[in-house]
Amino acid sequence: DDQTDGDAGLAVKTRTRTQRPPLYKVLLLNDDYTPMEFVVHILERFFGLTHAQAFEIMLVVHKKGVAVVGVFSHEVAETKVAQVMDFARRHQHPLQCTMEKE
Ligand code: TYC
Repeated sequence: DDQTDGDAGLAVKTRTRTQRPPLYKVLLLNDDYTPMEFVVHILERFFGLTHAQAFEIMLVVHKKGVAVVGVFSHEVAETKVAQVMDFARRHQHPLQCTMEKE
C-alpha cells in the first residue's frame, strides 16, 4: 500500500508544495496630459470597475504617480496592458500601462 512505513499499516503523508501560477500586477502611470475622464473610462472599460472605483484609482495615480489597477495571470495582464496602450495611442494620449511580477 502507498505511503506507509514499511508495511506496519501506518499511513505516512508526504507533503507536496502546491504549484501556484505567478501573478502579475498591472500598473497605471501618471502623466501631465491624459485627461482624467479618459483614464476613468479606460478603468471602467478594461478592468470592469464601477465609475466610483475607477475615479478613485485614477486619483491615486494622479496624486502618487502610479497605482496597481489589478492582479492577473501573465496572459490576462499582457492583454490588459496591450488594450490600454492601444486605446491610449489611438486617442493620441501618452498614458502608460505596464505589468510586473507580484
Ligand atoms: N495627471 C492627469 C491630469 O492631470 C490625469 C491622469 C491620471 C493621467 C492618471 C494619467 O494614469 C493617469 N490630466
